Amino acid sequence: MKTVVVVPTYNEALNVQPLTEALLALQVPDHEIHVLVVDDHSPDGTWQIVEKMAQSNPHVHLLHRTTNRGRGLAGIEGFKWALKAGADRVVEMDADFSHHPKFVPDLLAALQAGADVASGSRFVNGGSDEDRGASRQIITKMAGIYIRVLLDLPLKDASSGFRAYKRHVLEAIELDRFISTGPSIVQEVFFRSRQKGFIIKEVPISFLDRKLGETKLNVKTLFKVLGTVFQLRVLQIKGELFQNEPSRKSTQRA
Ligand SMILES: Nc1nc2c(ncn2[C@@H]2O[C@H](COP(=O)(O)OP(=O)(O)OP(=O)(O)O)[C@@H](O)[C@H]2O)c(=O)[nH]1
Ligand SMILES: [Mg+2]
Repeated sequence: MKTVVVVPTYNEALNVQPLTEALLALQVPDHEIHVLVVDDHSPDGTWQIVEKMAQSNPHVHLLHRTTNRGRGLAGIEGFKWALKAGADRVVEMDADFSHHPKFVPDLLAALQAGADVASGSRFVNGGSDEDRGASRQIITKMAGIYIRVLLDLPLKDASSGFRAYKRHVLEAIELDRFISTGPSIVQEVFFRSRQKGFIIKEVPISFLDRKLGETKLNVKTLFKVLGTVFQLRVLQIKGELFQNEPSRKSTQRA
């Protein structure tokens, strides 16, 4: 099964090579792992590192974006690339080792066991988020409550962008209609997947704070995420989330 791991990057020169190598070293029976780095022309040279790796390894790919920088836009373009490349499974994760490659097999196993979307979760049994400062943990919790209530998502961790998808999910959620340009893509994919009635399963992960490189998250970005989540709800109420409204409303619990 062709499995493309989409890794959006901005200034991850210290992380991108070890992460890519760790992903390619995974042994997942019946899965052929490819890594696609979607870089927004990082000034620290992240994309040059990946370009070099791709020259000698056909399982490493670079999508080098030079306009409209954004975590969400990069994610959408990465998903489209993966679909075009014929991926059966698509994984999405951060580059900074907060999402450790060792959990990828668990996510893929959850798909094999019947889920359409498998999401790495800090807050289910066996998961953890103990490495980050108290203030970041509180922000995550508060944002999580807002997101879960507004979007009616029965998930314990609605902000984890560490996921695996079956191909048909990404084909169905209308990537061209996405409104997220930034990190809210994480919630938008969840929301659209649920509206389409797909089975979402949370899989425990231990979330680690980034050790190398700098964060891109700031207060402005956080408020933008909360605003986009609100907009998604409005679109749903107006029946404008999808071109044609979903044929089956979800009643499944994650
Ligand atoms: N392509 C692209 N990737 C981005 C952009 N902003 C962030 N990323 C990547 O998205 C992932 C998540 O960003 P982070 O900066 O780790 O955000 P965070 O996890 O909320 O915060 P920290 O872990 O504390 O830094 C990382 O792999 C980033 O390199 C962007 O504008 N474009
Ligand atoms: Mg991070």
